Amino acid sequence: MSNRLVTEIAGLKLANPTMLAAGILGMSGSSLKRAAEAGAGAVITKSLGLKPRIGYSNPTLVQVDCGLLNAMGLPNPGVHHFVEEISEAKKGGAPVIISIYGFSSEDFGEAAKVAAEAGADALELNVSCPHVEKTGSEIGQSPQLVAEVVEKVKSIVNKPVFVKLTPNVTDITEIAEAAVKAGADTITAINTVRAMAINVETTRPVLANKVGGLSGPAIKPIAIRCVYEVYRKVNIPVIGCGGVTTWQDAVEFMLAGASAVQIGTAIAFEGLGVFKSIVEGIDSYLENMNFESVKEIVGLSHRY
Ligand code: RRO
Repeated sequence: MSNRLVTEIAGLKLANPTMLAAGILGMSGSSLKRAAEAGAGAVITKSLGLKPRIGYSNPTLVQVDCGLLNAMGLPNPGVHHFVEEISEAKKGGAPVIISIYGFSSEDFGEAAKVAAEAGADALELNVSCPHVEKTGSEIGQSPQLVAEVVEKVKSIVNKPVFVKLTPNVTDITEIAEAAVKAGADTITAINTVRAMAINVETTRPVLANKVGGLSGPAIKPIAIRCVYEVYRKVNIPVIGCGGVTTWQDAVEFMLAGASAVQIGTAIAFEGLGVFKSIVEGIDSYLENMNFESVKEIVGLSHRY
């Protein structure tokens, strides 16, 4: 692939501006490696905490119009048990970012330390899961709590820190600005949108947890708006996430201000081949539009 696609985010060199989003294929070193080999410019693990968690009972995932609705409940083996997987993931040749969560800033700090020692190239702080109590968006809806978590992690590790934000707030820029002030290196926008489905035959909520998070094309316009708003307010890179399925989606996010895009739900529908089609599509777009680097299109829509 051409040099046009090479980019750098918070000191991480990426062969292209796509990333495997947290939560999909991020449960083992071998699946992370496969995503990198399929063309992801970087890969992100499932969110890991200090202790293993089983997650919620089934049903945890359901297909809805234009997307997926999930309430997995943070199932993960715990960050300590993931250390060996990281060396396997790194064989894919792309930077490996470990997503971490915690129930306090101390939890985040400890998990970050283990993740950094395991060889993470960067950390993504999950302060945005929409349906697990006392973590995720319960932290990410408060500028003070977000600042506390980011400050704690930055005081412990010397790695780039991405902060993944929830759209389930009145003003996402207020949270983004708090994260930046506290030392965030990059903002990821967005995690899933709090949502629900009810089966009309059984009259029951479909998910065992009742409420979950919506991902996929259904949320793309929300994510584009969030990236656009955050880009205007912060002076660090923004990474877009939410419904990227085609190269046009990826370019749209970049025009809104994203330096890179994360891909998740599209992999569930189309397989890992989406990386190749998106990356090749961005490259042809740049060539046809006479751009020399993908960096030139970041935020271009803000001229209007
Ligand atoms: O595991 C989940 O249920 C989950 C997480 Br951690 C998250 O950040 N976002 C989401 O939609 N589901």
